[in-house]
Amino acid sequence: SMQCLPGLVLALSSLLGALALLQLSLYLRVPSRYGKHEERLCRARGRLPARCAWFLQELPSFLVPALLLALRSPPRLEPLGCRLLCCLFCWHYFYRTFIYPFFTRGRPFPLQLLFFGMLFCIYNGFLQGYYLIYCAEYPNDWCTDIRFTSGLLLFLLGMGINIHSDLLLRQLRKPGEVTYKIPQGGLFTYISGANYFGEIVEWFGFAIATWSLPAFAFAFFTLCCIGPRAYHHHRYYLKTFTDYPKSRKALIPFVF
Ligand code: NDX
Repeated sequence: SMQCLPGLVLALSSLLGALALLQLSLYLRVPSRYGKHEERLCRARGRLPARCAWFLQELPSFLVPALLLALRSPPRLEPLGCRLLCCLFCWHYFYRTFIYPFFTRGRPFPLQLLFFGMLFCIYNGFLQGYYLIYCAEYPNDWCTDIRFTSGLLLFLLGMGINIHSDLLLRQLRKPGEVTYKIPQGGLFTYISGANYFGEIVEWFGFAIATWSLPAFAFAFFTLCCIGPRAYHHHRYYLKTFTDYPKSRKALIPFVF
């Protein structure tokens, strides 16, 4: 049966960090080509309805750790921290897989990116799940440790902001519409990338709560993946809407 291989965790986490840097170098100047940044040039590529695409893409991030958790024999009952943290991860991806796609009004998603997105979700789902279920060691009172409690708080706060902002974006369109409008309300009052800000806070919270290399690597990946995207969204809005609120920042309220 499976056991913890610390070398594997180190290798997979380092590769995730390297992928994050690759993303940063690829997407700092030009945005990844989906949603509002997909240009007419790319129209010939195959695409899948947003609903199917997001469901398929995010499913492995829920399924892989959930299966690892369910199938481990003997089941890992101690300490509570490991199971709780694994459940937090699955909880986010339950939302992203089974709830978010069914309400999205997004444009069809490019197949090629869907393929890489799925690979990424398998990879990361395995790394986070495997680490928490086979490797992580926490003292029995981890649930009252300041790292766990403050990290959990940040995770919940970030998730709340992310879900609320996803909802505000969705409400900008009637069903079947694919036009872009100026997002209003919630944290969109201060930043263009409110949903991304929430997601970044969420995964840094998760990293602090788990206090682990794989989770910090994933938080860093998230920052490098959607941080630049928030900046490109911001530029797109400034270019498209002459009445775009002047005081609004890209990703960090009042700062950047
Ligand atoms: N999926 C994470 N890299 C990604 C998909 C793309 O969950 O090859 C990473 C994720 C993947 C990426 C994933 C991994 C890296 C990939 C990349 C593609 C290339 C890249 C594979 C897996 C790659 C290397 C080289 C390393 C291999 O029509 P529309 O779709 O634009 O409509 C939008 C709508 N909307 C508006 N409607 C009206 N008016 C407006 N002004 C509007 N603005 C937006 O709202 C959408 O329906 C919806 C949201 O749009 P948007 O653009 O704000 O968010 P989106 O980027 O689609 O993300 C949706 C949610 C969001 O909450 C975000 O936080 C979360 O997913 N997310 C997204 C990406 C990654 C991620 C989280 C993470 O890293 N944790």
